Amino acid sequence: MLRLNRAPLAALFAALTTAALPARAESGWNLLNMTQGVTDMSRKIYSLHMLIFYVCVIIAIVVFAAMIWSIIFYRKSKGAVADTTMVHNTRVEIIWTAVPVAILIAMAVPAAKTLVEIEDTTKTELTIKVTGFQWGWNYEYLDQGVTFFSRLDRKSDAARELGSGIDPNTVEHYLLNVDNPLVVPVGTKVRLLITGADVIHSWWVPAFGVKKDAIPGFVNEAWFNIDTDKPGLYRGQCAELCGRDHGFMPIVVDARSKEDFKSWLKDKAAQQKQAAAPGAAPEAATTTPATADARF
Ligand SMILES: [Cu+2]
Repeated sequence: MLRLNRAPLAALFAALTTAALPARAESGWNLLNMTQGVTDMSRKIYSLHMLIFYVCVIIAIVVFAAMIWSIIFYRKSKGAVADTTMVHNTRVEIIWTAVPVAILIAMAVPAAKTLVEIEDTTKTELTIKVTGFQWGWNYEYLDQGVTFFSRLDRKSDAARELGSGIDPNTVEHYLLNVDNPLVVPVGTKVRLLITGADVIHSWWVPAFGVKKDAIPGFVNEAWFNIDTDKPGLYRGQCAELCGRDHGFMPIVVDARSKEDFKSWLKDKAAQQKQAAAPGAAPEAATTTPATADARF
């Protein structure tokens, strides 16, 4: 029996996908699979993935069974003679072309249906512009005038420095925490307008089934609607190799109840208005970071 040491893989998956969800922690072989996520869409993507996976498993079983059966029972030492009528046999060629085409079409139907749903950004209730930059994210609540930067948290940032002397194991959610998470309400269709300020980044949160490139000069759309009963912290990362600090621009989404979100947004808007008033001291959380000065 082939024995796999799954511990390192398991740790990686746990850190990326389940660290924020202790109540729904996956275990055993599930760690090797996609997670089901916390949105209707992410579960649909998961079901599609499983459906296609099982189709592939059945095809593999049929093909390998035919191959192994032929090798065992029709080998030369058993006196088997090649059937030359199979070569350039029109009927056989039509069958082994038509069958895979039919299978592909059958798989394309549910795949296309899911894709159309992923792209359906109608009836959204909240729009947030997401801008990737080297190296972090800027979030802008378009209708509320709230905007802030989200970057690697200071503890991780200090520990990652060469010769920092800080043991990364002592830093909670090392390289997976940010200073200002994206705050969103649950049970709400949230639309993201995703773009890039310098190079191509990608906004990826596995639990929402969302992964969309942030390309300078283009605005990509994505949406998610988190289950009402699943507020919490969800983590993600930049998923497009974007330069030196690509590994240091995590994403954290703080999903709150509608009431909590409303009061957070109100406070934040008031806070930013005050900070923008003449003579007000700049507020640390919303001040443009030095590295992004030129771009925003
Ligand atoms: Cu990036």
